[in-house]
Amino acid sequence: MKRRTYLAGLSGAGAAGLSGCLASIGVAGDTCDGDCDIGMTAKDFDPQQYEVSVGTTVTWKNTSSKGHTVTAYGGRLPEEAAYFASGGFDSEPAAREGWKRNEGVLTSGDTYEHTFEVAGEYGYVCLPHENGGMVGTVVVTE
Ligand SMILES: [Cu+2]
Repeated sequence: MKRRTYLAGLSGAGAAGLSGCLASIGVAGDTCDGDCDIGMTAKDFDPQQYEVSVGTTVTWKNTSSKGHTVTAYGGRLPEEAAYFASGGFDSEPAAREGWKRNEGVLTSGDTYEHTFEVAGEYGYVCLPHENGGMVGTVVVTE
C-alpha cells in the first residue's frame, strides 16, 4: 500500500515535470498549440485572463497574421513589480512613443516572454488594437 502511494506520487510529479503548462495554474490559450501560454488572435489575447504562480515565465505568441504588442499598463501593476512591454520599454509612455515608430511590434509567429516575480494583478494592452478592446490580465499568485 505504501509502495503504491509512492509510485502514484512519483508519476504525478513526472507528468508535471514534462510540461511547463501543467506546472502553472493557467490554462494556455487554444491558439497556442503547445508552444505558448497566451496566443494573440486577429483581435484578442487568448486567454484574456491568465493565472500563474510567482516566478513563472509567461510566453505570448502572435498566432495571427496581424501585428500586435504586449504592453503593460503602468498604472495597473502591483507595487514593486517590474514594467514589461514587447520592445523592452521600461515604461508605458516609452512604449507608446516607440509604437509611433512601429517599435515593439510582434509580427506573425513572434513570441514575447516575461517572468512574473511579484504577486498581484497585471493589466496589459495591445497598442494597435487598444480601441478594439484587445486587453488582457495576468494574475500572479504566491
Ligand atoms: Cu493587437
